[in-house]
Amino acid sequence: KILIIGACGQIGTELTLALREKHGEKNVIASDIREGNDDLMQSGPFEKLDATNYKAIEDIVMHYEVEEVYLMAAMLSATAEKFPMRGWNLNMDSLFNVLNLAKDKKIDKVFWPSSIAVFGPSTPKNDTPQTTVMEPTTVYGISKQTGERWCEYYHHKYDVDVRSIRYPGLISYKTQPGGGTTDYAVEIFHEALAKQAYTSFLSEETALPMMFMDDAIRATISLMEAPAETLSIRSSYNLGGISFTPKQLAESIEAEIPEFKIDYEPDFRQPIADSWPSSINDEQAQKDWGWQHEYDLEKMTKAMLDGLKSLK
Ligand code: VAH
Repeated sequence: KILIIGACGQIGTELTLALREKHGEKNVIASDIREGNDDLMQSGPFEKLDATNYKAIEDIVMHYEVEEVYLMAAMLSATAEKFPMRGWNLNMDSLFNVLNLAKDKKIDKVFWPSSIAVFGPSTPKNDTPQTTVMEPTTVYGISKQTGERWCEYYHHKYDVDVRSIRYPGLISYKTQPGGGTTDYAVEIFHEALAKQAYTSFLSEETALPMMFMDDAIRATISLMEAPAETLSIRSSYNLGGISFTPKQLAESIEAEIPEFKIDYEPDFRQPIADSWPSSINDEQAQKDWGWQHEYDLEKMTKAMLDGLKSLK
């Protein structure tokens, strides 16, 4: 049985639906602090759960005989800058809860998401390597960098089978992002269809690593299915995907919606984006578990616009 904690979030929702498709709806228990969308709530078991409550997680694990946990609950970069201690406590307490369940052999395998937010201003910006200088300047990035260190520690010290991916900005038409800095790349599609215009909160030249959600879900499942002995990284794998600026994304949308117009009003999220890399090297993921992304900017733009129209 699989438990998804944070199943109602941007990644969690699609991950839950994909895992239910693969393993059968009864075998994938969704949990979150709040209820999710109809697709999620009607397709299998759901439990209200506070990810910082160890006993509550343990009760669900014992009750359903859970073997694998995907811990997708977190406070993202922009929101965590507004509530630093709440962000730190949620991101770290939830991780220790799950790592300790695995250490005590109550579960067999853990997935935990990291982020390109672990990199900072002193990190090489282009084609950022798997192992490099990491001096994150956001609460979220600090919590993800620390979390990676603890994942590696629990693996080497207690033989915990925890696996992790440094997700780039993720773009989906089925779920809303939750308080991140890359959220502009999702909002822009909704507003391109609704108003043929969008005001970007990041400047036109801000290049960031991005990925279409279908690629991210496929990467997550591939990593979790890889034989343990093939994995050389137990902190977190770089995952590259694509890299584009708001200007390039707008041009890609204009190719589909000629009247679309963009303008720029950078806000408090600009310095967060400026501290992150522009593109990521994911050779290690390619080597260890055969990773290859499928969606380039043009294919993602078409998939997003067609997907949003199909939901109307
Ligand atoms: C955020 N979407 O913006 C998340 C992600 C790389 C960005 O971690 O905080």
